[in-house]
Amino acid sequence: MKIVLATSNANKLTELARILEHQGLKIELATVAEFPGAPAVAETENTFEGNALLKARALCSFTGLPALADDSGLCVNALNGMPGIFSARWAGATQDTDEANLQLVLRQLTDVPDVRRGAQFVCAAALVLPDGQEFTVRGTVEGRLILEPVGDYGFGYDPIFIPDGFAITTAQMDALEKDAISHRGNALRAMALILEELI
Ligand code: ITT
Repeated sequence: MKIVLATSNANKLTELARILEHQGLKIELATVAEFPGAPAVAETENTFEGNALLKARALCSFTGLPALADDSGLCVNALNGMPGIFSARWAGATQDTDEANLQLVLRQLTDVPDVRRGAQFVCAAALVLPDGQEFTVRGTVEGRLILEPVGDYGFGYDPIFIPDGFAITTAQMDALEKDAISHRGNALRAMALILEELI
């Protein structure tokens, strides 16, 4: 089975491919870059699953191949679950760098004490097949946010997120350590069970 990964985020693409390859499935992976003219998809739904489905449906219909999308983000308790689905553009569409987004969250939490700095990474993965079948799964990882970024691995909000049960951020973990506990790892391991059935 050949599956096209519906993301234009290079960091997410690396993790998706790495985690799927680690599952040992008999699948071949393709990327959006291999399909010039693939449509950019507006994320107009209000759930991770809804937006993941929009991205997977668009690429499945453009390529004629099964498409797998990831919609993910950081949900901060003290911000009522935000940035959530807005994680990639939290600092605004014109300054949507990982660094600007992370710094804005830190500023918003300036007066929030340690005991109320809980947060959760969420990943919804959607698989859409050319015959119209659709599947979604969700993976999460609970943790807390620290005061200053620490660590050079990963991307996005990793340098400020310490998962429960750990003393280091996900940006201090190597790839396999992060995949073993991450929201994306958890979602894709659930999706791998569905893929195995389909294959
Ligand atoms: P595509 O829609 O093309 O896949 P995107 O970057 O717009 O790319 P999302 O809408 O799913 O993707 O936004 C995901 C954002 O959530 C991402 O830019 C990070 O800021 C954050 N995020 C997701 N997974 C993360 C992780 O493993 N570590 C750190 N931050 C993460």
